[in-house]
Amino acid sequence: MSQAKGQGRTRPSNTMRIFHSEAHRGHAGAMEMRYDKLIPMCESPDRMDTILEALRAQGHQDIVEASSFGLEPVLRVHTPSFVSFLENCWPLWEAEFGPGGFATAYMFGMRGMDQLPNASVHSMLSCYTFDVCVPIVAGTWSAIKSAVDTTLSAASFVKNGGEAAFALCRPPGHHASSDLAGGYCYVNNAAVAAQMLLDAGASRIAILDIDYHHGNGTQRIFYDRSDVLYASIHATPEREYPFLLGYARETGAAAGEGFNLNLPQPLGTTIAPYRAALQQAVERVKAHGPDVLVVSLGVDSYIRDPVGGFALESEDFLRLGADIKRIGLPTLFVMEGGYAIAELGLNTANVITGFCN
Ligand code: SP5
Ligand code: ZN
Repeated sequence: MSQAKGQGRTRPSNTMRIFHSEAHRGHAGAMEMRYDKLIPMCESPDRMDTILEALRAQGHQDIVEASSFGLEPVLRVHTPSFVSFLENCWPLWEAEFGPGGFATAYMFGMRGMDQLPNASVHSMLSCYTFDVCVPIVAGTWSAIKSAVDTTLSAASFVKNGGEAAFALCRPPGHHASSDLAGGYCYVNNAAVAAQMLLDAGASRIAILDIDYHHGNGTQRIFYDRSDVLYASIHATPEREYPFLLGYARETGAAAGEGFNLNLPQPLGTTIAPYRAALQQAVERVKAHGPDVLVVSLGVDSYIRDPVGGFALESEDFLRLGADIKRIGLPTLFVMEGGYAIAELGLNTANVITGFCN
């Protein structure tokens, strides 16, 4: 690409510390079902390479290696049996089928029936995954741990007074709930970080989810709670994955009533209506008065994204970053989706540059 369109012209005036780990790389080589076709997974290691390259090209040089936090913070959000499934799934699968290939569910949970997983890896896959987009390979568990470590490293930086940080992690997290993986997501990185910040003394957190898809997992995790606001702009469930959730009528339950804001948009949504929805979400975030803003950052709202169906252009992502900066809160960006590999780096870096300038 000679002259990247929409790229920030000046170097960022404010810096953003970026956290990353190379251990994501082993989570690769599996296939996913796209309706009636079996295709190579869109959520691939080269996503991180192109984002890092674009960040550096736009002057973001403060890129540091993540440190390890262990599983305790993960277990504040996810169940022990689910976490142990994620850890043990591949060895169990490999014992049955040998090396190569990937573990995936053959059937899914039976609603209303008294289902109980057993020692069979198939029962676990059926119980703990909800779709055909969460294959597990030999390197998946290490990648999952690296993604949550990357997010917790970035969260700690903000907790200790840093103005803003970006967790450049994969696999993403926002579709995963306490005991269900799906939609390329295994552990909910943003949710684990939000809970860690609360455990470290924060009173309130807001999660602003701008991935193209509804973050059903994040919504579920905090649905009954008032300490974490979840606000999401996403494609309407009538037309897009996850199809069953993400309606505007989902406003929270019990103590969490009023602390869940879904702003579903039609397919083909462009920047003007998108920013109008973002403004609504921003007003709700401000009213919540959070100590930290966590942004679930997906750029699959890009017009040429192979998984998405919105119509945002590369330069529009600069404006989204600037809009988020204007909220004026300590901010933790957590990478979620974005699959248009040719422009993924530019689009992601544009959000960060728009925020910093
Ligand atoms: C984190 C994340 O972005 N996960 C997305 C998982 C989506 N998987 C299902 C994709 C359904 C494909 N819809 C195709 C629309 C083609 N324009
Ligand atoms: Zn997405």
